[in-house]
Amino acid sequence: SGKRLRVLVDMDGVLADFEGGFLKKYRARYPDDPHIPLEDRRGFWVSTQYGQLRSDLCEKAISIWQSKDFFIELEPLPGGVEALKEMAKMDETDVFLCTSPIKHYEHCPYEKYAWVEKHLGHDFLEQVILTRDKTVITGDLLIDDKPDILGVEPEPSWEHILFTACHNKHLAVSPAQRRLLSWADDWRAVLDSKRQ
Ligand code: DGP
Repeated sequence: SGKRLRVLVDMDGVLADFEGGFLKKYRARYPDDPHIPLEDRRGFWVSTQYGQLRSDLCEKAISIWQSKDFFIELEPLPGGVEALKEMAKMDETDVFLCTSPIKHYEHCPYEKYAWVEKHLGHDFLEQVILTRDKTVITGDLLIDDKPDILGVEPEPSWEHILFTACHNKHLAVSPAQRRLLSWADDWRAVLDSKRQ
């Protein structure tokens, strides 16, 4: 038995259904404007693809996640909450939620904590890390749906496990890059592969 394993888990697109929640509220608020079905999503930034569809749709997209109750009302992605609870109970394992709040800070940071309390419980608030730069956070694994996780640290300590999402599933990732297809995939084996 070696040292404890530290796992960093992203929220949006990994635990919380940001894409589904966005599309539902966008269509409700802008019923007369075109939308991008989830199967046609490409690229991490939702506003970029909407802006390419029609230039005025960029700011309309942004208005959705800047609105009160957007983040708290996101549905959990299948199996994520259960996986996190199980992971947190594992021997020799420390789990942290590592999430980047949007810079429009009126609602997002508060609602991210509220989401964790609602779905994972009050004690899990101890594990929350809000950061715009995940490269400065040390860990063995970072499970995240963003393909390129960059920041001031050129050599982050973690191995990035790309969590499959509608916007990244068509991406050809480098052979070195490992994926988790969903929470039904073998996340326990990924953790075990990092234990010494
Ligand atoms: P994270 O998943 O921790 O890397 O956080 C990224 C956040 O950015 C998450 O809340 C989703 C959100 N996001 C998605 N698309 C866009 C976009 O086009 N612009 C901005 N500002 N945020 C976006």
